Amino acid sequence: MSILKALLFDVDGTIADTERDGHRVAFNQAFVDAGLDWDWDVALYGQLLAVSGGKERLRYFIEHWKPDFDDPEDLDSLIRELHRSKTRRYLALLEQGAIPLRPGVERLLKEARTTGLRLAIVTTTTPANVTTLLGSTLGVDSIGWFELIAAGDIVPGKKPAPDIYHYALEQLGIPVTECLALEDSDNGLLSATGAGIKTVVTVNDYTRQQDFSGAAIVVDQLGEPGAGFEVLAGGAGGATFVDVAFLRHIFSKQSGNLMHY
Ligand code: XBP
Ligand code: MG
Repeated sequence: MSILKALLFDVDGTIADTERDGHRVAFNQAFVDAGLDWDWDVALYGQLLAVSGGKERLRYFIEHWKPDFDDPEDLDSLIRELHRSKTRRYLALLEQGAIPLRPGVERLLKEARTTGLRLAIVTTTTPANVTTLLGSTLGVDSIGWFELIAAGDIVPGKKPAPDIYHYALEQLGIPVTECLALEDSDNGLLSATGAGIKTVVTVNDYTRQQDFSGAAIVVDQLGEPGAGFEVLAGGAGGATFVDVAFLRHIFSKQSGNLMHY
């Protein structure tokens, strides 16, 4: 019987709702800084989120929304420079405390640590975005809570490719059968399940309508005691919020040998 030993946390949309009020705002600030009259409103950004990775998203936007954009500089360096500027702006937003953690994240992380579960971050975003988010919400010591922060351009394929989860499993030296992933999007779910990892999905406003076939369970948030989650797919076995016992229940259910919850 496999035992749950590690939780692999996605960042954007899972640990914090960073896209609409964080990354999107920072992109728009970077466009102004660069003298570009581009503006990503909430709806357009929702479409652009089909592509993981800020640099990849910029290229996708230019190719599909700005086909006549013929900046004389080479496009690669423009995208790199815009992304560097966006990252500076995003980090400033985080340091101002503009992006809080989602409900239940702090409680679950603390409980997971006390119960000896190993913790890792598995994200597409730039590494500095992760450490600054953790530092500005949980304090810099929280960065050490995670045995691994797998982030950014360290693997060839970004989500939905499974590369970053394969990398994390290898670095942690843990079999896929002892992990559970927490994700928010279809790209994230495909990436984790593509690596064979059971996955719990907590949706957000941008991802609620996506296809989460293959998820172990889909809820609208982790929830808190007295302020529980809404189950969108799967069985919660009477639980009202996500805690370690609930994750063990979902994990064992998925492993085919149900433990009584
Ligand atoms: C979501 C992403 C990221 C961010 C932007 O990451 O696709 O690219 O939108 O961050 P996650 P960068 O896997 O955590 O959901 O601009 O740093 O790429
Ligand atoms: Mg995400």
